[in-house]
Amino acid sequence: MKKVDIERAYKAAKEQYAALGVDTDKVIEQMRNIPISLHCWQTDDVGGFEKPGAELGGGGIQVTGNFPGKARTIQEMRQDLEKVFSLLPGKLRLSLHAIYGEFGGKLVDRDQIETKHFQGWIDWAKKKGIGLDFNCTCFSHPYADDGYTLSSRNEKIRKFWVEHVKRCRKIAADMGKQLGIPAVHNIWIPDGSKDTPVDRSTLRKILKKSLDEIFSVKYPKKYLKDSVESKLFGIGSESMVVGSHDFYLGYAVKNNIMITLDNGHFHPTEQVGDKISSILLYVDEILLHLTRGVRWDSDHVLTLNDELLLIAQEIVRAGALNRVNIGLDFFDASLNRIGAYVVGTRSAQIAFMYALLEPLKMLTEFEIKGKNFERLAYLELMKTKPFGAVYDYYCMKSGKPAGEDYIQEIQKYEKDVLLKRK
Ligand code: RNT
Ligand code: ZN
Repeated sequence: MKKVDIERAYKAAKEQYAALGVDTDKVIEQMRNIPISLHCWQTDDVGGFEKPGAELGGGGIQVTGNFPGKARTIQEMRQDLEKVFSLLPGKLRLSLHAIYGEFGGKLVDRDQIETKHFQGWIDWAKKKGIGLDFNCTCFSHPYADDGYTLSSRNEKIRKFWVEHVKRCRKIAADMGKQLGIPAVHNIWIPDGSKDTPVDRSTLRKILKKSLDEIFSVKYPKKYLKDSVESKLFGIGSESMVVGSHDFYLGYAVKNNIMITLDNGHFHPTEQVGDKISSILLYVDEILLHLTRGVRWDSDHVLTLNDELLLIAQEIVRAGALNRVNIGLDFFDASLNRIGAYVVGTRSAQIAFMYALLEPLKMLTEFEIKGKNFERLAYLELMKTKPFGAVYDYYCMKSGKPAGEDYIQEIQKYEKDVLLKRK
């Protein structure tokens, strides 16, 4: 896109929003300070680097597709992430999973991992000036094969996973300490059952006991922020998931930790956006896993749909941007993976920008006065306002490609780099 065109379109947009009392320059300033944490696992389809050619195994999540060019080493992964970062405006973070350590070609089992295996990532993040987040990996492992990890009735297996998660929290706290930016550690486990269980109660008691053991170790909040992620069902855990929303919401409230809201993990007609203003009354902060659920899959590339917009609107309208940690969680192997990141992250950014561009004061006044027609009319009108012109200008001002310009950059990278990985 041409600079003059972007500027001209922005000027017109700025006037339209100003007429509604919205300052687009201010919105752009706010946008610069909304960190988005990119999930590392779209680079290689959740394979990780514990052993060569590792693949996502079990755990009720699945990657489909065989688009060429997935990252095969940490070097390739960093190269891809650098490309992604170069195409995105705003503050970015990186969320790592425990299977992405530098294990030096040796098999280091999950109950043996240490900060030294992630020192390369910490140094890389420091150089890039970005924050890191971390996730224990309680899937793709023989001890997860029967579908139970932290809620396992087998004490040896349960202890193994408790040790793993304890180590992961330590690694995350070290990341936060070294980088001077708190790291979020998120716990998601696949535990659940395909058919209707008889004794859910015991399983949930075991999970609670494991979490209590894990969280008995305390770290300063300036280094580590803990979160727990619920799920409704997964492949092979259709009838019951031990870590349900009720389970973790109760746990988070009682222990004053965060809850992770992955919007692919609820009944299809349930709105995650609607939950935010309630949950924020009872916990200090939440973590989002923004994604797009499609039928049984919870992990399609994020797009700017009503669900995402409502989540962003509810956060902005509640004045809660500083209490929400925004993370992404999708993985699709059927298209260019760099493209998947850039499309999904831009959609998340545009959703928050759209929410910030709302004439909130005016809409609230309509609501209080019972002027429901006016409220509805303006909400509809906002959908045809030129918010894309504001985003383009924001990209340009951030030195990043505006509009469709990122597409050809990704095509070039595909040709020059990805397709050469054979
Ligand atoms: C799975 C959860 C979880 C994972 C990642 C890889 O359903 O959403 O967050 O996607 O940990
Ligand atoms: Zn998730």
